[in-house]
Amino acid sequence: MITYYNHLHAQHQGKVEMFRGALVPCFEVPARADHVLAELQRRGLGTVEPPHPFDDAALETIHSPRYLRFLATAWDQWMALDPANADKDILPSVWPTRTFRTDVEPDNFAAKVGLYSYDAGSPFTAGTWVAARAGAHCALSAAERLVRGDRAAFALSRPPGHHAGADFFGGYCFLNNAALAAQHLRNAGMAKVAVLDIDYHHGNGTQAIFYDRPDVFFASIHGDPHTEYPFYLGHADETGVGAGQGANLNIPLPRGTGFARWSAALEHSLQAIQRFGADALVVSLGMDTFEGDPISGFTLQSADYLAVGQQLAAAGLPTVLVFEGGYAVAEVGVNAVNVLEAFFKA
Ligand code: Q9C
Ligand code: ZN
Repeated sequence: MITYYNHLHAQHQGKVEMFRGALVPCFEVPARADHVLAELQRRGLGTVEPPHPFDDAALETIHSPRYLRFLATAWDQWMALDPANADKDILPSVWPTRTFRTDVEPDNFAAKVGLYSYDAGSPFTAGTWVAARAGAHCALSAAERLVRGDRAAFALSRPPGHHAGADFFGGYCFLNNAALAAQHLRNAGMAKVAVLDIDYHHGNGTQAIFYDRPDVFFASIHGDPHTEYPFYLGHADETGVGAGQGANLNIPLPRGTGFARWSAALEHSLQAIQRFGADALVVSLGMDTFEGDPISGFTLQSADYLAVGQQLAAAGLPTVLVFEGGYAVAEVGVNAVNVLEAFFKA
């Protein structure tokens, strides 16, 4: 197995996120990816390479041109406001909710940040664009390996991606790496692709991107949005729209859910993906289902991730694995690599 490692990931290093009226240290830290890389190397699992280059048009297969222009220039706009901004993160504070217009891009920078985001938990920093773009290239590189006939490839990237929509960031995510990988497989001639999202949080960005599409099936197992982030999407009655009707499957589960029930949901999702007739699978591999995760509510144990890897492998599909969340920093390497190692020994 090849791992495409985002060698620029540490350039995205947020300081603080808004939580209950205070700015608290970010959970999504560079050490997360470092631990996964160290554990991969410790176990000697496959090879690790930097991503291949892609031009920005590759990102336009998923993201809107005006959103990409915003991401590419946001830091310069921020610095133009005040040189003292250099050591501050960009955090949105105003959003166009219902009844406001989103078709007119405002000139005011704070207003632009709000137009292209949906929460105050996702700081945009000096290196965010460079890191997110290289992360997207990891996902595209991994997808390209499948096109060339590999059984599987891993995109070890941060910032994560599954909360990012066609034209918004949020949930620590800026570019939707899994969606880019899925679309790359489609463009290379695979007729049907499935995205399976096993991060604790519903992959609202990925769902929204493919919601009306019959060619990309989206399945997600996640904390029930009645109580869990991202709250406003991820319910079981969201089954797709128009031509995409029937190609979206959400399995929300209550806080406290353990491996027995979670793994039955995984089996159910994989069966739905088989019935759909997918030619390839993209897994949004979030590790925040772990019992020790500081911001999540399921109770999976480290050893359970070996079984997850076996279940994923048993689907028998060419598979891109894309690293998403997982904030128990000390354990995230062991947990993620348990999935990968079991996948490859299956
Ligand atoms: N203070 C991913 O796992 N904030 N994103 C939750 C914590 C948002 C998680 C509140 C969590 C986003 C990729
Ligand atoms: Zn998550």
